[in-house]
Amino acid sequence: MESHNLEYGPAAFARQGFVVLHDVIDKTLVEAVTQLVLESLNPLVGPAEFEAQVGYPGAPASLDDEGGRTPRRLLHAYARHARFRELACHPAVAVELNKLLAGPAMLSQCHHNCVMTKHPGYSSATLWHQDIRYWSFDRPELISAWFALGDETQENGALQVIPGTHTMSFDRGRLDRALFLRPEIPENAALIEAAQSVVLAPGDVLLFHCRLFHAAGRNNLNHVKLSPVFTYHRQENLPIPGTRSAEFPSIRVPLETDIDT
Ligand SMILES: O=C(O)CCC(=O)C(=O)O
Repeated sequence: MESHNLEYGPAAFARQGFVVLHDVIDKTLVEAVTQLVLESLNPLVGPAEFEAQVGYPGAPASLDDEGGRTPRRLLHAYARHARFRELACHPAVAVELNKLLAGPAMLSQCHHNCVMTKHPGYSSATLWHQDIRYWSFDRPELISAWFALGDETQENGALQVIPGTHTMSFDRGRLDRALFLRPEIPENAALIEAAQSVVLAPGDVLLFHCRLFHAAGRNNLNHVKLSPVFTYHRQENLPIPGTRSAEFPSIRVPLETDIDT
């Protein structure tokens, strides 16, 4: 089930719903962002979301239970430090997004824009879902960039994806009340059989479509897994006014060619 995905470019993305850019973030930036994230965890710099608040399988039931206040996501990553902005607007990612979106990318401050902090001990598993379920844009055409600061494997809860699901239609009955895929349904079980675990190394970036079904296990190693995640859309694909997706303006991601001119 582990996958070292080597397929790049718009054709691979259109077919699979994801691509991995290998070793594109330089070590200095990876180390600087890692240091900033660790400093933000102790003492905790909010805003943050805790394990008890996500309510995923394996999460402590309440904030006051043991492990309930384990940070699961450091929110508003873009605003936290210039180094986070450097990561989110990294030229290697910008150029690829420009190809996949067929135009300049806008970074949404409203969705993801966080660092996933998957701790050993109290981390929960994330069931099969599409990120678009709670997002409101004119078109369901957004791409998230998942930045690996360390190794991501099945042991520490790497992301798993079901290739091609971003183009499929799902009857409402195939999803539960929180819009997770219902694994007991035979068609869903067959799809889940085709899942791949996306193995990443520090400096790798996973780009995935907002309709791609993905999931992740718990962190069974003894150190925290840190993954900054940002989401992008085309300029003319607008958030629906009045929704959470429209709460903050999106930010244009410059291309190196914009900066040179
Ligand atoms: O790391 C994980 O558990 C997956 C997180 C995820 O897919 C999400 O927050 O949408």
